[in-house]
Amino acid sequence: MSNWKNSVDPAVDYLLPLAKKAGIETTWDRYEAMQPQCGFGELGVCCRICWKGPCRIDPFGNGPQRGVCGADAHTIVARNLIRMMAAGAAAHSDHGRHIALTLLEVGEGHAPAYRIKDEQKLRNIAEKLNLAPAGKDLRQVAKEVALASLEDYSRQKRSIPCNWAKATLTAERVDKLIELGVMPHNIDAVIAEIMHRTHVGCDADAVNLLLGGIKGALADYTGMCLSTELSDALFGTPEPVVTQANLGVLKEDAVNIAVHGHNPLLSEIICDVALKMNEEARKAGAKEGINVVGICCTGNEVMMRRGIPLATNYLSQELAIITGALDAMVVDVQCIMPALTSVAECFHTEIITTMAENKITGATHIEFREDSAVESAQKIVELAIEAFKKRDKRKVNIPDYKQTAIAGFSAEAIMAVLSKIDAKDPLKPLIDNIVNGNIQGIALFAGCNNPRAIQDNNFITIAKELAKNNVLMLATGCGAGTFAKTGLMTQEATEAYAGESLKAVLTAIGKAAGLNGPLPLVLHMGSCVDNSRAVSVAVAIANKLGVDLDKLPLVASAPEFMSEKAVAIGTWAVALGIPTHIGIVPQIMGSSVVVEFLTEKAKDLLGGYFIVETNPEQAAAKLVAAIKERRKGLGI
Ligand code: CUV
Ligand code: SF4
Repeated sequence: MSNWKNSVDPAVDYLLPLAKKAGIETTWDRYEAMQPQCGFGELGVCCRICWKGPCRIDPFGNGPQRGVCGADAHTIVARNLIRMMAAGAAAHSDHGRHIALTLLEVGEGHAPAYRIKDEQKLRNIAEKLNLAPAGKDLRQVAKEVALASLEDYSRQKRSIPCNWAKATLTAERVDKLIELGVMPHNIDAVIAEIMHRTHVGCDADAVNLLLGGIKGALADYTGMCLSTELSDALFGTPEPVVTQANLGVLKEDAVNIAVHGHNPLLSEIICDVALKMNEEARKAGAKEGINVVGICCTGNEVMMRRGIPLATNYLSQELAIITGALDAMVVDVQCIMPALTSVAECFHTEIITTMAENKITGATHIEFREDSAVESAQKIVELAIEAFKKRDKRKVNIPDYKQTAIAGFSAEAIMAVLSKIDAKDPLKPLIDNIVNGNIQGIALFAGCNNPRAIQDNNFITIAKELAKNNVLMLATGCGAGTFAKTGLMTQEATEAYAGESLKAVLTAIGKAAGLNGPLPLVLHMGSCVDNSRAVSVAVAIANKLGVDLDKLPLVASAPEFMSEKAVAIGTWAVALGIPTHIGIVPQIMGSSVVVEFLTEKAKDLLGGYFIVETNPEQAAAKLVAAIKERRKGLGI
């Protein structure tokens, strides 16, 4: 790609030419080879829902305006879009189910590899779900919490909302969602309903389809919320931890194991087991023992809870192998490029799949089961040590780039930091500073990378601009990966980029919390499912102010998104009342009805709406404007 910069990540810049020289193809090569991409698909007007098709609508109005069944562009675009939301919801909530089932096993005394690491959190969750935990034994509480969570996958009564959605949002929002008929009662049923209503010959009203999609997106919220909270109970609630990020965290003298994917059930055990197998690694010649690093959201999970360094985020996952120093990449679910096994063919790296429903041809499969988690993890680490012995030293090119990153800002951690200033009323200092304008608003960065944008560039450009405008920033997912890799999750970044009043507030809070300086410029809230942490902070603020979420000076941005999960997240953010920016043109532009609904009508209905803007400077300006509008609405 001659005229196009692929990434602003220096480690990527360093490794891509080496890949090219060695004839190894990466996602950027494949993206280039894919040009021009199909215009019908880009507009969302291609339908493959039945085999009378594929049908495509002519966007210029000269050719067909309806599919063989008569579906028009609006129906086709809306159907395609809400199927993406259903898939996103399925992914997050299947992950959540997995965690809930494990918690149930723990409650029932099975699953010896797991235990409740954060008892207080479990009890707080039980309180929240109205399970009256006082005086009950811990295992009983675990069981009841797991069953109440699993109820959100099995309840048949449509009039009863999901426990988790109801317990974690403002009362006003819950009422509004119920009134609009978009409150989920059962995650699985809502996903099935979307598949049903988009089957050939069903729902053919674009707005009705979108409302069905919004319900699916709120099912996604429900699944990710329970996923986050139950993971905290099992593995600990994150607290601020200093670590490092970018490919320079790989070590020449260690057995390097990357954990990649999403679900902490396996990666947590691998981290435990690796600690015990350092001696074996040293015996194999790795002076520094075992070095576990993270990629994508699994990376965020173990970074938050254990300070495990983050190797890289989504788009550059192949490059971890191209360093020649990665001995094993262990993957579970989601965002794992099928290309990994082809790249690994040029190296000694073992690609290890672990989930029965997620195999990759060419990978080694070591099945992970909760009841034998430790054994699987041992096998995986042994395989990595074996691979290390075969590492070709001449092929090792670890880029000398890594940055310090402070991670681990769970909602609880944020409250703990704030309570150092006002123990009785921890939110008060934050709210006071929002009201007096020292903090103009809050922005949540989420979502992936996408080769349609220069990797990490949108995130960084927008964040620096918002920082100047005194906006407090939170990040999750691969966005958090970007900020970690580029040093924006440090105290130095606050000094360098924060506007004067934001800097003063972050410094006052940081000093009170004993940090010897400001809080980092961007607060690392975790993986994609951890977006629910941002909601819980927002709900606490809204409840304190006595307003609903759509009144808060709160915005979200997924400037480089790509996955169906991100489509679901963006949609529930809108449904919760949050102006939500996306920096990649969504595949909906073929329907004026869908575009208008999501960018305008949603505002009247829900308070939130999508802002589509590919230019990062302009995106920042629009986010600041959205914050200002909200401040005006509050009279501050
Ligand atoms: Ni779940 S969904 S690329 S790893 S954020 Fe990263 Fe995050 Fe998108 Fe995937
Ligand atoms: Fe074509 Fe209708 Fe079948 Fe879609 S559902 S492929 S528009 S006939």
